[in-house]
Amino acid sequence: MVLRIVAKSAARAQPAAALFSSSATRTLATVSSASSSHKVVVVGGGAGGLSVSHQLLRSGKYTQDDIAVVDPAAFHHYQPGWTLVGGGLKNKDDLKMSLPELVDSKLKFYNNGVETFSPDNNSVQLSDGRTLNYEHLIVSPGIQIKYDAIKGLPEALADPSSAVTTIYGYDTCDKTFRLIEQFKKGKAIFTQPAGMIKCAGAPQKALWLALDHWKKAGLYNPSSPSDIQISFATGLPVMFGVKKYSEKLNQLREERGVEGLFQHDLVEIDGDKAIFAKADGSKLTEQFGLLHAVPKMGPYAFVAKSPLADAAGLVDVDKATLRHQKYANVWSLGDASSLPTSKTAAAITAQTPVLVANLLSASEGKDAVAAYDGYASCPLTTEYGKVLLAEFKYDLIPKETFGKLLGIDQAVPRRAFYHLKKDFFPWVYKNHMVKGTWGGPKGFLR
Ligand code: UQ1
Repeated sequence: MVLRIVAKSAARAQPAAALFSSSATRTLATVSSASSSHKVVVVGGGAGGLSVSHQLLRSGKYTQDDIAVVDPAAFHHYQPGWTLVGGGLKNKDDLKMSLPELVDSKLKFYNNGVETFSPDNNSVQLSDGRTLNYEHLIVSPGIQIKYDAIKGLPEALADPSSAVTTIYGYDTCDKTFRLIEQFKKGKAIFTQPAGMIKCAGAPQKALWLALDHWKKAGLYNPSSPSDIQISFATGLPVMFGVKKYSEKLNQLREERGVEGLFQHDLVEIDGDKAIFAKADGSKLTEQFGLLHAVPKMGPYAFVAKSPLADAAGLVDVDKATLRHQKYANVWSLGDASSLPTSKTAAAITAQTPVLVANLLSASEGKDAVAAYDGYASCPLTTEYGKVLLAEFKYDLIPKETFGKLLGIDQAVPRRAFYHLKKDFFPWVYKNHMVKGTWGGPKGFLR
């Protein structure tokens, strides 16, 4: 996401589909050979990078320019809100923030990309040729959307007259609701890829809101033949990774008459045909009237090809301490990390205080003092006005904040959770989380 913003200006003279191609991600800039040193260099100005930079700053242990933040993007987006844009509940521009304005003036902001990591020299090379030396490095650039990993997807998304969309990008999240509103008849297919993605619940949030929209418009009735048919085609064998929520969601799917195509991985779009690879190696071709396609995602090349990456291309950190397995002064959180949990903003609320505590302790020559339990959450819109609040930790074990507090079952979709998702989380994110004063389920931080 972050790098694609750069791609947009670099790709101005190219065909529209190039905007959705992960190959057009770099821009040429003036090359410099200058070098600067910082106590902490943070790569990424997304949810992870901003939370961790500001929490470190608020520790009181750092002064002006001790901490540097590196990110080439002009804008920071509240991505969890794009599911709401897809359902017609939010305006995408209300979720868009100027990145330089979000960075505290006590932090040194480099509005550049990273070219290479040289952890053996404690340095990072930027895309403009500058070198940053560090005592500690935090790597949190997120993962990239690989639009071109599904044949025909970049062209279909860029075509305003096509019936193909996705909530996973700023450019198309609002096309999703336009298509939902226009759709009156035919087969609507919602896909979810096999492999790593951000927020594994989001593909079906798009499905449930669309279904409810058509139901309210009198176009869809689960218990009688309708002009609209709905399919959920997922590369996974289940609706959701955590068994408790998966069972509830599968029950909803059956009650609502949604066809489940499990272990069906979208590989190609050809006109109004979607082609899926099945688990047995065969292919299935389905005709659609509307296709909500979730692209494949993966690490950025500058991370994957670096000495910091594991076999999957993610930053290889200890799952409890968030410290690199090989380089003791390197840390990671968020989507780019190897932490074996869901890639969500909620997960970052729990990862950040652990990383901060352990880095501060390491700076004093001491051992790790905090451990991350894998907490992640997915507030899953199941209809307008209702959210199922999935919360879990490592090994896909539920860890419910309100279940414990109020004795309620969070697998039951509720109106209170809907207001958390639609109103509270966007507010607390913008006013507290990116400023380092929100601890997720732990509440406000001082
Ligand atoms: C959260 O803190 C948060 O951050 C703003 C979210 O937004 C993306 C969330 O979705 C969730 C679930 C949390 C966790 C906080 C509570 C109170 C459960």
